[in-house]
Amino acid sequence: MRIRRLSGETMQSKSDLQQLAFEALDSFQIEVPSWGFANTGTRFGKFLQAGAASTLEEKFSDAGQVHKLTGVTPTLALHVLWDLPNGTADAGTVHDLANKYGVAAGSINPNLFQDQEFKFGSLCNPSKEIRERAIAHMLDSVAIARKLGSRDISLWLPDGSNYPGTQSIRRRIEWLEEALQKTHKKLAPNQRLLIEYKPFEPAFYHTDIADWGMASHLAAKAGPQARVLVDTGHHYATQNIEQIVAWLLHSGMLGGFHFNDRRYADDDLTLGSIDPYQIFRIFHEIQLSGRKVLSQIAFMIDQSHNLKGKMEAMVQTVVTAQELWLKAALVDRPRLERLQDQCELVAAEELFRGAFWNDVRPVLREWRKLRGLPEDPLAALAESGYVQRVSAERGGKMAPVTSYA
Ligand SMILES: [Mn+2]
Repeated sequence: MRIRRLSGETMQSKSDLQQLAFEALDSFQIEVPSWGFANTGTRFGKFLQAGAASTLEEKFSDAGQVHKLTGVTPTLALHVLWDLPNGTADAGTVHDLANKYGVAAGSINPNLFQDQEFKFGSLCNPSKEIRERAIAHMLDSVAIARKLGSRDISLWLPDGSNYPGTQSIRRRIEWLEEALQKTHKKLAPNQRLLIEYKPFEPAFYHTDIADWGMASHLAAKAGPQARVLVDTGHHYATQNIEQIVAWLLHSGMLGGFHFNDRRYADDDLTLGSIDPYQIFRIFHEIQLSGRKVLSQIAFMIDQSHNLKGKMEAMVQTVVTAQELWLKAALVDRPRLERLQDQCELVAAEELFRGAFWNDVRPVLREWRKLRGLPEDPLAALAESGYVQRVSAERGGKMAPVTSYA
């Protein structure tokens, strides 16, 4: 492997770099979402795929296949309403499917955005009765997670309002603080409550958790096991996400990520498809924090592809994430720090950019070979005939369409 260095610097030996690279790859895992395998659409229309998963078993099967090909997706995020309609009673089925397909249940995602009664809000609804039903759903989600041995309950709250003056922003903050405190009280000692934020959509005037500051405040109020979840698609177009990540790391509030890419809004595009350098910069901030912090950060994919093949898109996402993670791992951090201290701006930037431009794909292939994995997971997926097989099996059924933020 060749690492670009400015002249005059000592090159690290090839074997040192390879060891560094393999350690970085061994430390990286990412969770796939059950909804990423199901049919989804836009608010204008749905284009169904014959191979899309409609049952929980099909979602586990797809996730198992992605894990088999990549070796780094051992868990599947589950959505309470879609995947566990009977609540804790479904835990036995999930256990069986996890064993059958070699993928464990991952984060548990409450659903507060589909029920008709949540039209004017769930945890922030002006009706106490509706707020209590929303809280009950949160507590059910904690119970499900506990039964499945899942560490994280991952909340995305759709609440907000569309017009100025139509809701009390401050009373809703109080209701939200209360609801999250009640949820936090039910967490087992090893469980966490992850709080996601989003500046707009589905509400277009104000959303009740609009940014990382609000999410961070709510997490601190909820209790010591609450953290912030950063969805890379949930920011305004010019926001510096790696700076937000740096602040959350600094304050010990970073709980995890929903990775995807975007061009305009919350587009749910493939990670790194529009701005791979941004993901590299985020990964760099995380790697500056060391191994101990890494175990406390949940890497999850939150994408639903309605044009690309779902399996292909998921494998492509995982592979891209690995490539960018590895590039960030190969930043010579001690040297970068020296250059930063000396205000050697161009040299620092070139070192940073140089790591991004490394072609790490040959190292990844070597790592996969050593780990008994296919060297090219996307090619292996095509060769396996998996998509054709499940498309033929599932094509007759009209899978239900879901949407997710
Ligand atoms: Mn998300």
